Formats: sequence, structure tokens, C-alpha cells
Amino acid sequence: MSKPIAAAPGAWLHPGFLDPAGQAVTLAALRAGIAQSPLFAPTMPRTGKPFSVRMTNFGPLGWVSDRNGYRYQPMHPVTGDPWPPIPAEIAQVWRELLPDAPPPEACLVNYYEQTAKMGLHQDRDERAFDVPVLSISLGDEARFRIGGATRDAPTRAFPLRSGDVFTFGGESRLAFHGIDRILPGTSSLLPEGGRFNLTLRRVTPA
Ligand code: MD6
Ligand code: FE
Repeated sequence: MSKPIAAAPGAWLHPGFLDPAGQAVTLAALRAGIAQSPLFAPTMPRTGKPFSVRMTNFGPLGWVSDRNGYRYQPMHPVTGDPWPPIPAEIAQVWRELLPDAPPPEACLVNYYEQTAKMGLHQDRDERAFDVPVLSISLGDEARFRIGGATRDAPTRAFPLRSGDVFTFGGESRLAFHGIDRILPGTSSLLPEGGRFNLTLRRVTPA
């Protein structure tokens, strides 16, 4: 594990926070969770256009998007089951890096196939903006872009690689950010290729 890098005010990148063994353990927990709570294809509010990523969630609340909008809800939109608990190995990363924060309530799982991307957005469906968001990257490298509090603020991009952990708080908590693209074949962690990103969030005020 190397030293954290200040990516933006309040945003810290921890390159290689998970070593290859830690990535394998995290991936095994992730796969077990997905077996309970399968990836689904979210759609955009109003237009119903599908996202290029597939999603699922762990924890008491999960983020979903469909024609009715973005929201947190306690059950899987397809199976109707409650989301499985956040795996201990994943919650442990939050405890290590955010020891003073209340426990996470949502772990959103995004799976990117080689051509998937995510447009610039803010994470603002929570009611706890004082708590950082923590993201874990597994699999192929992604080009992550971060800007400011408005969509037209200047942006810069940097890589998120397998095992990198990113904490996104303070002044950056509401910064626009997205994924420009995935760099296929840059990691051997996932036999199927592509990338998983896990974002852990506090949703309600503690
Ligand atoms: C991704 N990440 O890395 C997309 N959001 O695939 C996010 O949208 C994100 O990495 C909030 C905080 C950290 C993130
Ligand atoms: Fe986000």
C-alpha cells in the first residue's frame, strides 16, 4: 500500500490499497454477493435509455435508477429481495480509511464491460453529504475524470487501477465526476475482463 495522493480538495487516492491477495479476497466476496443479488440493467429517468454499466447493491439501502428516477431502496428491483449485507472484507476498507465515519449503508456495485463508461455526475441522492464516499476499483484500469461543483468547471483525469481505493469527501463530495473509458486487457484479475467499481456510502444522517 502506497501513500495517499490528494486528487482534489478532500479527495484522496490510495493507489494499490488492496494488494493482489486483498483484491482476490474482495473479488470472492463480491462474486458471492452477486450470486445472491444479480447484476441488473438500470435505465435513465424519463428516457428509459439503458446505462452502459450493470449494477447491484449490498447493504440496507441500494441505489437504483429507472423511469421514475434515482433513489435508494431496500430491495432489488428485479428479484424483490432485500440486498445482501455488505461483505465484511469490503466494510473493513471503510473502517480502515474512514475510522470516524458512521458505518456505510449502501455498497453500489457497477460492472463495466470493455466499452462501458459513465457520464459526468454528482453523487447527491444521499442525505449525508458530510460523510465521504469510498470507491474500490477491481479489474481493468479506468480513466476517471473529476471537476468541480458545477458541470462546466474545469476537469482533470487520472487512472483508477485494480486495488486502488478513492475517498471522496469535503469540498469534493459534490464534485462532478465520471469514467471516460475502460482500458481493456490492463488487469488479469477478472477472467471475463472489464471492471468492477464498488462505492460505499452513508445515505442517512447518523
Ligand atoms: C467509477 N465512480 O469509478 C465511478 N462516485 O466507476 C463514481 O461514480 C464515484 O468513484 C463517487 C465517489 C467515488 C467514485
Ligand atoms: Fe459517482
